[in-house]
Amino acid sequence: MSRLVVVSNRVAKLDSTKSGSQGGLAVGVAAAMSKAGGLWFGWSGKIESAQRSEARVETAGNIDYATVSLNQVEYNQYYKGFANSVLWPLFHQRPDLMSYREVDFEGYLSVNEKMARLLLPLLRPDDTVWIHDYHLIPLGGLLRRAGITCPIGFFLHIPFPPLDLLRTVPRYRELITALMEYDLVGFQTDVDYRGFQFSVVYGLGGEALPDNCFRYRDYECKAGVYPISIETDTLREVGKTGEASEEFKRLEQSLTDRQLIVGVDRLDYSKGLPQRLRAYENLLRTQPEFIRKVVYLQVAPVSRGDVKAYADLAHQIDEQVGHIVGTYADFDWVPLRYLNRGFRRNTILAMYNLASVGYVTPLRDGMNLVAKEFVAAQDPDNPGVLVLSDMAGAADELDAALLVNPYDSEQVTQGLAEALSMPLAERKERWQSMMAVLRDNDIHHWQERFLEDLGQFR
Ligand code: ADQ
Repeated sequence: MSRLVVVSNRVAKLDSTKSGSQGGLAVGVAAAMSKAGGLWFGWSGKIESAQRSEARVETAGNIDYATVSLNQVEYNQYYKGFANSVLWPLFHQRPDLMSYREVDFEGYLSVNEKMARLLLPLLRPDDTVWIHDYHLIPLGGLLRRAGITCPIGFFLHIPFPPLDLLRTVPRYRELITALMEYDLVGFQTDVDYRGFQFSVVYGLGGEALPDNCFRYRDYECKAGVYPISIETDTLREVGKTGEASEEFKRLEQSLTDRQLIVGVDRLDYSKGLPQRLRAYENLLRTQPEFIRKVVYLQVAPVSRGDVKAYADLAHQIDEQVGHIVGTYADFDWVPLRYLNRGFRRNTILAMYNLASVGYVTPLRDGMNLVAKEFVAAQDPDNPGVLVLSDMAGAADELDAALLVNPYDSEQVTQGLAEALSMPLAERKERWQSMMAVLRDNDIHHWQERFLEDLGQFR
């Protein structure tokens, strides 16, 4: 059997007992790799001035972890610069937050070259290489041109933007061409796939061929839709182990009979936190019957804190939280608890189950695993309600959630009120319908489908 080689910007060692807030890619890829095993290659997360000429390899269980470090300039240009100040905002439809510098694009290319150089000696002819996400778009082509002939696939975890937005990156054609150097390119949703199709045809002047294939000059690739998912069948059990944690017990006791609304997100502008807080405040203002009856817990660990847009967001949210608490809190009740930290995975899952409402309203999101985890963690006999943004990729599959437009504050407020008051029969019906989808497409199914399609290129 072919060895699976996964490449992603960060490599996350599997350890469910540790506090985590690594984000969805790490959670999804780690779950997928735990079954197949193989080699996982990427950045260690360390910034070091002395650079090694080879990757550091460590083995744990059935996975070899190979990591490289970045120096400060590489970090600034590749990670903080082009990846997180151009591609991330743009692909989440925030060109206003984009800050393009040619030198960052060059740094992005040169870190991809370095990754290729350090990965090459580790590769074997019968490998299957699966590269993940926007940090590493050029890597597949670089490996190909260095003589690697095994199948190479790419999966984009974040949305793919419409061509009109993509064109705002001066060298956007190089990005589309780089994607075409893969055998298979996977997207989260049909809208993302269509964005790519449009970009190949109208951005490059390429052709859409039958069977989801594309051609431009000498490049030919296949593309498809592979919505990432979760470990559907085990999350509820994992959540039960979290009920023993000190943190969970304190949360449960502190609620008394109040209904819990829970949100869990990296502190990122794509997650729509200011809008979400505003809609919650509207609920307290316009429907005072909920005052003292609900508690909203927002967990939001700081992410990319050294990028200005993120620091600005953190500041804005601090002000909003202070305003809501100052306006509505009482001696013995606080309407909102805001925690900037990561928790163990089982504690997070136990919190989901304790909540009456999962409040997941990103402005734009590739998929959003929190939405799926919330559903899978519920008690089948008394499930909570998912209020979900229709701008999250997850809304395609979880159409039995209470879908809301995150830009329509009144609708979100109404969604919250409806979720808090929903009768048990309707909660069960919606939950069963969402669980059926998540059982059909769990994380293993996602991985198998992608790798099976990629295997056709051997
Ligand atoms: P993210 O933007 O990071 O992922 P998401 O899909 O919601 O978003 O995944 C976050 C993960 O981290 C979840 O598994 C969640 O439970 C966990 N997490 C978040 N905060 C935590 C905390 N404080 N403590 C512990 N765990 C925490 C990106 C894309 C998404 C896409 C995923 C996977 O932006 O759209 O769904 O990749 O493809």
